[in-house]
Parts: sequence; structure tokens; C-alpha cells
Amino acid sequence: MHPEEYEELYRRSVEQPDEFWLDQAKRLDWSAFPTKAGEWSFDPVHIAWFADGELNLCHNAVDRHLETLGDRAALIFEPDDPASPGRTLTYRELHREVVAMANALKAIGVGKGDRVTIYMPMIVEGVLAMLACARLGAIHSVVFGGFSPEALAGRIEGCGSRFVVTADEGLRGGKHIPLKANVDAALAEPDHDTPLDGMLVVRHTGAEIDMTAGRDHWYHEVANDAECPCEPMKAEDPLFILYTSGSTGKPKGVVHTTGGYGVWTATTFHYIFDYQPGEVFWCTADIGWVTGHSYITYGPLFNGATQVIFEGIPSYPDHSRFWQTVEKHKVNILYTAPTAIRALMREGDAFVTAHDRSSIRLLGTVGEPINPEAWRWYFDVVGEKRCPIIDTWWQTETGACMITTLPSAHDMKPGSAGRPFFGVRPQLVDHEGEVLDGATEGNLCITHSWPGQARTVYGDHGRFEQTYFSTYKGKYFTGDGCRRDEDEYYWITGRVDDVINVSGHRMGTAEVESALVLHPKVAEAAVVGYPHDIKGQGIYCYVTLNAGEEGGDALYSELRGHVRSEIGPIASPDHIQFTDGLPKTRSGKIMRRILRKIAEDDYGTLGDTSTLADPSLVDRLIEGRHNN
Ligand code: 6R9
Repeated sequence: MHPEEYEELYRRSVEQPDEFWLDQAKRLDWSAFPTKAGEWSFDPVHIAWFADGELNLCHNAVDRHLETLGDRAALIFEPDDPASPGRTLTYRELHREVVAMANALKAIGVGKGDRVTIYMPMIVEGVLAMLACARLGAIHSVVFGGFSPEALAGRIEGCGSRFVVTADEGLRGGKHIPLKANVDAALAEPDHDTPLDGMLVVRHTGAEIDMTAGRDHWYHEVANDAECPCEPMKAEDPLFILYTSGSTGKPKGVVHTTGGYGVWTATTFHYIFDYQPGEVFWCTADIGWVTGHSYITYGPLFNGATQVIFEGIPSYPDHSRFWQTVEKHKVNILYTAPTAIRALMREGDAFVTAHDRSSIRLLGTVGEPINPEAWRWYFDVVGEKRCPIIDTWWQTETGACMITTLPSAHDMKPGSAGRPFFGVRPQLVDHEGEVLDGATEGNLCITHSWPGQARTVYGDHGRFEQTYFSTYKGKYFTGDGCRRDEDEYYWITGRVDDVINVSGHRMGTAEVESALVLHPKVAEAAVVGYPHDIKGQGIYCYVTLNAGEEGGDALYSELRGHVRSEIGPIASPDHIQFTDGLPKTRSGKIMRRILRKIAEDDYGTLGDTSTLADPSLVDRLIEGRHNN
């Protein structure tokens, strides 16, 4: 796209949003085409797009391509073990399998509006389960396969889900993940009291598992490819719930609806990746995160793309796996996360250069700010200095990319996400909410709704308003800090709330703290992020113990194991510091600013510590920082 074309389209998207978005809506097939685009208010909060339109997103991802693209590869499955057979599904085969999955869901009782929890490895059936829900008008809630039974239980209970789709086991880097057993453990949690109506279990590794008669069904026994029509959905009918961490309380079930999310993912995929017919797209995310929803299950399939579905991890069997896979499937567009880039960069160039990467045309990143060193390596070594890097800033709540450079429309600036996508109106404000103009730094808000914006928090609209629209009344507050330069490029500086970004995954420090204090020996815990070479941010925990207890190596590993089992391996503490106290104000508020500085090993700017109830604690904390 020409720079002028971007300017012109952007101008139209903000000056005539209705016209612009009704135009973009034509990217999808509708059974009733909408007459209106956005109808919304941020105070009070009510958001609707294309409200009188009617469509089905499974039809748009699959059925409508049959006539023209039936023989085109839709999904290329690359298994965890490169020696295992993979498989490729054309759009025609994908259609048959989605229908079989939809019939299986129906057979266990799933109907329109039901919530279905999907707890799956990165295999084709995970995508099928999502699309099959969309086909029936059921609401999927995908839970990342790395979450513990405890975390899974909360997410099943939270949305009153009475159906689960899972597999016997998952595979990651040769390790077996007991998914079915985890679901059983989740359902056996003492505070879990809603019984399931039915569970589908995909046979993947063939491991022995327990099946509960009447409730659990092998997928292959109930799958059936008899006809199964797509349910016509109103644009504002919910499509999915996805749990995400915030600065307070339990993870929130963010709700996305059908029409707006559909148009938003279809449009962003089209412009940002500039996908050309026949190209192979590969997004390395897991369907358990929003990136896997928007740029595996929905965006690429709406656009009739061919894509790789990767079960494994970048380091297995060795650190060349990404590049081997690129060579094997002739990947043209690679979309991955800075944490993976940093981890692979550390292993040296030889793993990369041993494989032919001449198919790559475009490189994308998402999940956290990319540090210039990693950017350089991605550009120079992986992309042989010929492939643009598209850095995409967005969030679970935004549905799809919001700030990014568009290929050939914008010059790249390493470390900057770039310019606003069509229809996106960013604004920087200071702590008091004063609007900051020009080249400046502040808190990032979005002032106008866009089609793919989350509509609510499942079952708690008040929490939605409170979390996103109350800090700066009438604006969507992202929780991110950001700098805008003289060319109007946006540079995300990271979260300004108590959310940390660990390997591109959002983690609420409060969640880790709650997990720690559940341990019988722990009195209090405060968790902060600190710089980590590979993960971007690591999890640093300050822990005080109950009287008579002592810290030490054994308790250190016990607490790590405890957090893993409460939340999952992604929440594993990187460092635990036992301390005799936490820095608190006289009113008892923990001063996290000080804990962050100490964790960062930055003592020059501790700021005012005179308001602390016990100022001498700071010296003991600093000393402790270096003793363990
Ligand atoms: C898509 C996704 C959202 C948070 C977001 C921000 C960080 C994501 C980024 C980025 C800088 C980028 N983030 N992409 N920061 N540059 N390109 O990651 O969603 O899991 O909800 O995380 O991730 O801090 O607020 P989610």
C-alpha cells in the first residue's frame, strides 16, 4: 500500500466511519447485510456494531470458500515431533471435519448460546472445535492447555460452562500434558459444583485415561459428517469468551461478539499481512490466547489463507525447529513473539542459516515491545534484511491489531509498533487525564469504538466499565504506557498497572500473590515484574512467612511448585525473596514502587521512603536482594 493510500483510508475511516466500515463489512457474507455500523457510547458503556446484520462466522471461515477454494490447503498440521506424520486439510476437508465436530457437539447436547470450554493442545481439532461452536451459535471459551486444573475450574465455573472439549493428552516438546486428567481434577475441585452435561475427548496420543460413563464421549465415536447447517447469528450475539488477567481480582471473561469481531479480524488480516493467494501464513501462537483466535482460527480463514498449525515449541527437537518448519512448508509470512525471538537469538545464527528461508516475505511480532537488539536479529538474520517487520500492538480486549506499520505504507522504526490502524483513535493522557498533544509520553487511551472491541465482561458489565472506562471517564484505557514521536509513531513502554508481561503472556501480580498466600507457611506476598533477558519480564516474589517458619531452598522449590499447581507453569516465580516484612505506608498499603525498584536492582531512584511505617526495612530488603 502506498503511504498516501494509508493516509486517505485512515482519514475516511475516522471522518466517515459508518461508510468506511459498511464497506469493509463486505469482506464477509451476511444473511442480512447491516444498514448501520457503530452505535456506541463510552459513558455509560454500550457498544454495538452492525447490529441489524445477520451472519455466521463458520460459514465465512469455511463454507463460502468451497466453491472457489475447495482444493486449496487450509490447515497444514505440523506435529510436535517432526518425525510424526503431519496432515493437510483442504477447505473441502476442513468443511467436512468442522461439520463432523459440530454434529458431535450437538450429540452431547450443545445448542445456541451454550458456553463450551475448549481445553486442547495445538492440534487441528482445537480449531475445529472453535469453528463448530460458531457454526451452532454456541459460545466458546478456550482455556490454554498450560493452565492448571485449579485455573481451569475457575474458568469453567466463571461462565457456567456445562460442556468441555479436550484431548487425552497434549504434547509439547516431547512432554505429555495430561489434559483429560486435568479436566477431571478441575471438576473434582471442592468449590466446583456445576456438573458437566457432556465432554468430548479427542484421541491424540492414545494414552490411557478415565472416562465417566454418560458424561464423557470419545470424539471419534460421536463425530458424524451428515449435514449440519450454520445457525444464522445476530451481529451482536456473543462469539466467544476469553479469560485474561487484570490488575485486580480473578481473571475476567472478556466477551467478543460476532459481526464486529468478524469484520475487524478479516480487515486487519487483509491489510496488515497483505496476504496473497497461495501464500503460506504461520502464526506461532496457541489458540488459548487471543492471537490464536484472531490470527489462526478466524482472520486467516476468513481470507481463504493457507496456514500452518504448529503443535510444538521453538526449541524441540532443537533450536532450528522454526526454520526447519519454514523451509518444509515454504512459509511466506511468519508471525511470532519477541520472547521466542530472544530465546532463539541466544542460541546463535547457525540454527537459522542452516535452513532455507527464501520463502519468507514478511515477519510479524506481537505480545510485548520488541527490544532493538532482537528486532535487528530478526531483520538481519531471519529475514536476510529483505523482509519488513510488522510490529503489532493490541490486546485481548481489542480483538485484533490496533497499532502497526503497514507493509510498504510506513517506514519501520525498530521498537515502535507504528501508526494506528484504520478507525483507531489513540490518545495519550497524563495521570490526571489531561490530554497530551504532539511528541510526548503518557497513558494510552482510545477515544472511539472500533468494530472488534470487547463488549463486556461475562456476567459483570459493571466490572467492564470499572476496569476500562473509569480511570479516564468516557475513554477506553488500555493499561499501557506509550510514547508518541514527532512522526506520530507510537512506542509502547509497557503496562502501567499491576499486570506484568511474562513471555508475552499477561499475568496479574494479584493472581500470583493469591496463589502464594494459599500456602500454609506464607503470611504475605507481594509480586512485581523485573527485567528478564528472555521472558521480557520475570516474576519476582517477596514473601513473608508465618511465625516459626523459615525460608530456604526446600521451601523455595515448594512455593514454586505450589504456584505452578495453582495457576500453571506460565506463572512459575523466577525469583522468591524471603523477607521479614513488606514496605507499607502507615495506612498499610504495600509500596510496590519500592519493591519494583529493588527487584530491578535500581536503588538510585527509590524515591520518597519517609512515608514508610518502617523505613529501615528498605535496607534489609536490598541486602536480601543480594543474599538469595
Ligand atoms: C495480543 C496480545 C496485551 C498486552 C498489551 C501490551 C502488550 C502486545 C504488543 C505489546 C508492545 C506490542 N503488547 N503487543 N506491547 N508492543 N506489539 O498480546 O494480547 O495477551 O491481551 O496482551 O500485551 O502491554 O496491553 P494480550
